[in-house]
Amino acid sequence: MSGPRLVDVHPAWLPPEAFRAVGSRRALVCGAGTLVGTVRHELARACARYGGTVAWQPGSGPVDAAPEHRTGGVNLVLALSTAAPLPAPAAEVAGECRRRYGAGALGAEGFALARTGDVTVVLAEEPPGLLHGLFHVIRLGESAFGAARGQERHRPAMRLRMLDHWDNVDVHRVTGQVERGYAGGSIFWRDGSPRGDLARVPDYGRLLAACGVNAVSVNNVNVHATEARLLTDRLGDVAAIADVLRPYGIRVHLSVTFAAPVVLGGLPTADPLDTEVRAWWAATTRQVYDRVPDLGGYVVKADSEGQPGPFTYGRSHADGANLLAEALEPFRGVVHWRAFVYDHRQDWRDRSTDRARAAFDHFAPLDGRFRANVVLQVKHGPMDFQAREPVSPVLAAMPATRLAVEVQVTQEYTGQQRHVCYLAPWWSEVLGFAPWGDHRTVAALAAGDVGEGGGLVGVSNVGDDPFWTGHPLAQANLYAFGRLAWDPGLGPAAVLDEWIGLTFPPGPAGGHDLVRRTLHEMMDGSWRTYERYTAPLGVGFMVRPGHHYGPDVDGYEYSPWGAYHFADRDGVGVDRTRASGTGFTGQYPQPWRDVYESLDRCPDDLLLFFHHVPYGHVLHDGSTVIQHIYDTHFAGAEEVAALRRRWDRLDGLLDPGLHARVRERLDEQVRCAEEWRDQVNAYFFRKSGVPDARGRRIP
Ligand code: GCW
Repeated sequence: MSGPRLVDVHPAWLPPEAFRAVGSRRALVCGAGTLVGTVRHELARACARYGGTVAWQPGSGPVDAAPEHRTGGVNLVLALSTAAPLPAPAAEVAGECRRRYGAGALGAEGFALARTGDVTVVLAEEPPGLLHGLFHVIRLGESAFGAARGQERHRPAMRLRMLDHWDNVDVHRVTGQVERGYAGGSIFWRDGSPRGDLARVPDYGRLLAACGVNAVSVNNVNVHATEARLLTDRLGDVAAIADVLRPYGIRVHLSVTFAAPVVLGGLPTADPLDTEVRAWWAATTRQVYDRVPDLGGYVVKADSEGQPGPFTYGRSHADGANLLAEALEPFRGVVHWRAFVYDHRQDWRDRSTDRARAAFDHFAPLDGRFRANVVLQVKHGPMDFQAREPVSPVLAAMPATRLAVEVQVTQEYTGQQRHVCYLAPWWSEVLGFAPWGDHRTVAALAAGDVGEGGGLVGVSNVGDDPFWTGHPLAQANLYAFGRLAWDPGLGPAAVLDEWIGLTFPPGPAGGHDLVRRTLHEMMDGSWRTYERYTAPLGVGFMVRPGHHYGPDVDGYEYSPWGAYHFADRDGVGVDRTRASGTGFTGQYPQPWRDVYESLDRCPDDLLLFFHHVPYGHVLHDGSTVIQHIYDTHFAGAEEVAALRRRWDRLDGLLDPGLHARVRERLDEQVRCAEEWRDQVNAYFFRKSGVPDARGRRIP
């Protein structure tokens, strides 16, 4: 099932040792189908290594088992509830499950887990649930086989947990093979073609399944000429990836260009209301599903940063999205329509246009006009994946639309996988945000507890690097994305702990506690550290234009991209109030529209996002804005130096290649954090003329 393994590829959170507990048991698998086959295969591989056994009962008829299985002695049962006859411990769990929750209570991907006597049982109604159950047991390790445990029910909060690859098929002259990719080439494409071998893709699918992801889009949302053809004459390339990911329950999605009827179909227009255009999409989509019957659907970036869209024809984004939704509907496909629409050719002199307002202004009036299989994919913040932004007001403005929240796992604006920046605390904050100040959180919106729910989407941080993510510690972000999409209530430190336990199992060198403690010390607070030494108080950007790495305070200040901080000799920040600014605060419901509007009540960490204030403005902690800038930038750079020192403690305890890779990245992080500190501090000292109260050297 798994293709030939590349020996030099790091196993991420699935090293062989992670399978020790299941691999040394006597397991029985009940049920049939591709994903059940994957469960058996995973167990067989683990048992071959650790001395356990696996028996299989396809559903009805005799058990294909070694004699010790027939006579009992099984200590792990993974069963589909439809398998008959169910072995006694599984039948017991099924009975209790029905009594407690009624039929169908586990759903397509959920499972029940219990330990009765000395048997651990995973019960699922459908094969994906069984696979998720297996990986849960692997996460638990020995503790899955310890004391009796009452029945637990596990179901994903979000139905759709998708990673978007911004991978180009052709190497793009500006963005390269992977747009905003910091982990080498693409695992799917190389130099205009599919990679000759898809050897790593099954391993990738396996890693994703083991953290809960169930969908992947395989090409960049910026769809260029070659990529456009994945929809038609190069569809076979997509089918090949789908075939490899299917055994791990991962569905493939495809990014398409809105101009496809023109650029591929030779039609004179892509007008969404044109009957020939509609017929073209219907026919093309039928062919797509003939080839890939379980395709998840399309992803579309339209009228955004130069991509074509319905505005060309004077049509709305509802018209545009519904066109594709109509074509996908017979196949139960979904169109992910991105809400990232703004004017990227703004005149910086024009103070009335506010990029933060754009998504709401375009989309909120369209609420209720999208077909049921449209998911509006909304970036978590109103700007663009900054290290600090408020939550996008679009998420609270469209109760009659299915909304997906998009986060950026690839670290475009958070250190580009050269800096340690564990993002789960940031995503947890976003998911836990309550737009109406009550129990309804962003996570509930994405999950469909409020409204229909479109799920969680992350921009992938994976490439063909031996460590998958360039920086080995950035694997934790990928893992955490999947886990939080499955259960947004999980604590970021607990997720990190899981990841550490799986990825760095106790080894011959010992020191496991030190490894665990050190990684927590380095990573738990690393996002806040990053925030401290980069753009202050939510103002955002201040990065080098184009590649977005490292500091350039005025880099975007006089540019057309709408990302300004308006620093002058008196103060800094963007006035987005209704009283005197762009009125963006008015896009929020209560209580936030008033909290953000108020200089007193606005949270400090978003102060400069919402207000233009003098350098002497006093924050809630009593410090002034200018002193806060100096203090946080000195502190942030010092924290990075401490990270670097901590890592040295682990020398000799970890794989030397991994240790060296992280050390090299930390050296760069130290350099870059000092650069940020010095540029930001010098810039604001020169603008304001206010000296550091603590007399530190500012260049
Ligand atoms: O943050 C910006 C990136 C672009 C990206 C765009 C988007 C794929 O700089 O590289 O394009 O967002 O989300 O569409």
